[in-house]
Amino acid sequence: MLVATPVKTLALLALVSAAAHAVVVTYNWNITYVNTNPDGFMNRRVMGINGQFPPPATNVTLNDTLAINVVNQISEPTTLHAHGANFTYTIFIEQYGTYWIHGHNKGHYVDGLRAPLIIHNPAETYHYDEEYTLAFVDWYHEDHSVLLDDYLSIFNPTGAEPAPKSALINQMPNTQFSFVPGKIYRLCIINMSTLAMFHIHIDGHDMNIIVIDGVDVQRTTVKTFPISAAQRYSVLVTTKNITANNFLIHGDMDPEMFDTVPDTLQMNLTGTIIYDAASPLAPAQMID
Ligand SMILES: *[C@@H]1O[C@H](CO)[C@@H](O)[C@H](O)[C@H]1NC(C)=O
Ligand SMILES: *[C@@H]1O[C@H](CO)[C@@H](O)[C@H](O)[C@H]1NC(C)=O
Ligand SMILES: *[C@@H]1O[C@H](CO)[C@@H](O)[C@H](O)[C@H]1NC(C)=O
Ligand SMILES: *[C@@H]1O[C@H](CO)[C@@H](O)[C@H](O)[C@H]1NC(C)=O
Ligand SMILES: *[C@@H]1O[C@H](CO)[C@@H](O)[C@H](O)[C@H]1NC(C)=O
Ligand SMILES: *[C@@H]1O[C@H](CO)[C@@H](O)[C@H](O)[C@H]1NC(C)=O
Ligand SMILES: CC(=O)N[C@H]1CO[C@H](CO)[C@@H](O)[C@@H]1O
Repeated sequence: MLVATPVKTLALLALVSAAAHAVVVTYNWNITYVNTNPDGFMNRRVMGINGQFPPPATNVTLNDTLAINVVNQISEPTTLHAHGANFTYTIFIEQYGTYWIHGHNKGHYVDGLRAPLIIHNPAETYHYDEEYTLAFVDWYHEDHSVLLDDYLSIFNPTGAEPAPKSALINQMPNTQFSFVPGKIYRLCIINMSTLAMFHIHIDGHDMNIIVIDGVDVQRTTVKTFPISAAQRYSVLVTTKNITANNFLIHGDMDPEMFDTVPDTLQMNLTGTIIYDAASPLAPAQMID
């Protein structure tokens, strides 16, 4: 499998000489069509990177320079490059936190061209042992051009936005995350949706919010929080000391965001936290 592996080189620019550890992190991204069926309901053409879907997350550190060499291999322009040609995006990383990169031409990000960008702070305030990125997305079965035609059609006089067909974590089916007992995990939670707002909670575990939209906040313990399209939260989760159960992580889509909720739409998305593959799943909890 072709994986977008970053290449790190020491920055020789005089202006970053003060930051001795700054590196240039280079990714080579061919933007490509990929056929996939992440929600298990429909195979469709999506936009991926280097023939891979979902597009890989990028993970850099404050004061690095992120260089992305983009080659457009799809059949129309996309704004990760300029006017149909190839383009190198050079981004000097001046802020830390959880972000995302997405196609910005038409509905390219609706077709899957969206990926987390995680920027680490070397002087991190909080101690944690491991980190996961959870990108919640709504998922459509039609190409963005079809959705746009439906949305702008005279047969849609109220301007109702197309409702998604399902929802996914990290644009993949049945997402699982391993938890080791007695550890602290940082979960970088992103809503990379087109429309949906999610209510997040984890059965049997509190979440400690520490960063919202790239800004450190006073540590706040919650059972659930809402996250709208484009928002990002970092939360710390302390794991249990026993492996007797596995647990669901929930992203309940908010019905208020949809003009009508289709009967076939499963509103409550789940992923699984695995302590021990042999352990039973704890009963799902509802948050009101
Ligand atoms: C990042 O760069 C700024 C500006 O050059 C500098 O003040 C700061 O100390 C650097 N931070 C790290 C963690 O290297
Ligand atoms: C991008 O596509 C070109 C042309 O097909 C190929 O030679 C190259 O290996 C691809 N790059 C990556 C990173 O997959
Ligand atoms: C990102 O990079 C850091 C440091 O290199 C690593 O500890 C962490 O696991 C990586 N996170 C992801 C989500 O790849
Ligand atoms: C874009 O990059 C590819 C692969 O490196 C190259 O074959 C092609 O000529 C480039 N196109 C333009 C317009 O520069
Ligand atoms: C796990 O055990 C340690 C040491 O016995 C204790 O300090 C900690 O509070 C326990 N954590 C949980 C989540 O029960
Ligand atoms: C989905 O979750 C909401 C709470 O967020 C709850 O009110 C509703 O009953 C759940 N629906 C199903 C089918 O479980
Ligand atoms: C519905 C909504 O707010 N969508 C936004 C999601 O985030 C992207 C990237 O910031 C915006 O372009 C969308 O407008």
